[in-house]
Amino acid sequence: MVSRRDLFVRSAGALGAAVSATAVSRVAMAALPEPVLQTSATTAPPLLPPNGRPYQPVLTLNGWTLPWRMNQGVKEFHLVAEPVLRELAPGMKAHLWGYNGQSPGPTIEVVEGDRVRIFVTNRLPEHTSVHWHGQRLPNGMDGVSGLTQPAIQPGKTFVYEFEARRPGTFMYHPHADEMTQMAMGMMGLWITHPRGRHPQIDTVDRDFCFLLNAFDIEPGAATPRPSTMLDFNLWCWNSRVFPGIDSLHVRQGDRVRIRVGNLTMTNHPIHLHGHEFSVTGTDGGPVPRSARWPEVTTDIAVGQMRQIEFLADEPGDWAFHCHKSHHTMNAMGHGLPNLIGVDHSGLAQKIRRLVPEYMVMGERGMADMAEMEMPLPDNTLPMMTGQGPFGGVEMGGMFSILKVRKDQKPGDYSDPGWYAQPKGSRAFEWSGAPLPTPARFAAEGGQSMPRQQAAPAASNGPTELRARKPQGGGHGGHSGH
Ligand SMILES: [Cu+2]
Repeated sequence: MVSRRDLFVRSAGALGAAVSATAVSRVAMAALPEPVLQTSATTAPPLLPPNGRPYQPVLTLNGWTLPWRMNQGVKEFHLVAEPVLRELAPGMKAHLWGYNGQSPGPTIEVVEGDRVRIFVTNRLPEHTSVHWHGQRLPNGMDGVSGLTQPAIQPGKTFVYEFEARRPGTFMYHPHADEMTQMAMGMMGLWITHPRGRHPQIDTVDRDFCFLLNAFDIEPGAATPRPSTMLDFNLWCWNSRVFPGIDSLHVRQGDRVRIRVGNLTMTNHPIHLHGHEFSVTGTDGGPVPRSARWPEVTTDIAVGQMRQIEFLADEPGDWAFHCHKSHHTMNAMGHGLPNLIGVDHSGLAQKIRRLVPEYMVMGERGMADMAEMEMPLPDNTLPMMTGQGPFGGVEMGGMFSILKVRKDQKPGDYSDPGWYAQPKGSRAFEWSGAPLPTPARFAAEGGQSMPRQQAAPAASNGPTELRARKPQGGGHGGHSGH
């Protein structure tokens, strides 16, 4: 994390004379809270509040919390909207737009009742604004350019002021040229912690948060296509894709809260293995206890936030992912021809005479894509990847791991490594050795009623459909049907 006064000097280089001509003078800038910059995509440790009302901070997955300064009882933050370079996963960087050096922008954490002032400096090549999604605030602070305020022109700084009136998980994003600016990665999380004890909000041991976002970046390119409506090819948590998403490390017995906001263009059923959770809050606030029910998957619609909580009582490495299987793969898996069941024998050699590096994949499924080291264009990621303790995980996109460990120290978020499964507790290959005989069902086949006539003896063999090839020459092509 870098704190810098020379931010605005550098901005002149990035955006040219137009910005510096309109920029606030350096003397006036000195009166603003110092803009803090984050240059890496590593998960920063929770920011313990150095002043103001106490709270238990969140951990932003592959992100960080924005420091503030207290100014006569007001919490002052400084957001800088600017072009950023974000590593989506090792091996791929993207030219995005974001805040303070990263996409998503830093998480803003305040306490219910805090008076908040946010300076927003625009270092983008076009105007912007910031909408504080889900907040109760004066209309003129809602950040809808044209409707509640004039847009923030390049080089200008605007001030937003309001009181954080209700606790919960919120988001921020532009309300100006949204299609482009959100497709480019402009968004961030806002957490308002309860002031003291709240009847509907439990204290937890670990509190994680991240945003769901998506990009359409052609393999080999680095800038997202903003006009894409639905067909994105990089499905991200906090502008990271698996295996670039950090895992979540907790101590066995911890109460865990995870806050997930969706700023993509589609819904994401977020699924946790090994535990059941309840949805304890939405962007509308805490869910009354009487209205909660257990789930293992919660669907998060566009523009929604879901806050889930559970007791992490099962030790292990538990998959945690979006249940849309196309959202757990990366860009190279997009728009593949369907080759399942196609017999390639002979064909590959013929093609290889023309294209020596030609490879055939997909006729047995797509797992080959993960196994083979297929040459990729620069700056893209394999469709499915990740090496676990037992082989390829064959994942990408919105996938991570919840690691529950008995010996994880309270407050320690470091990676404990792979789980050592107790002997005899792992699925295993059947060796033919006798196993306990399972009790058989009285009616075989598991149908709703027994058949009136027994199935014929196996002498006929299984039924098989065969497509007959057309006979050579003439119009005999239909004879096979
Ligand atoms: Cu999804």
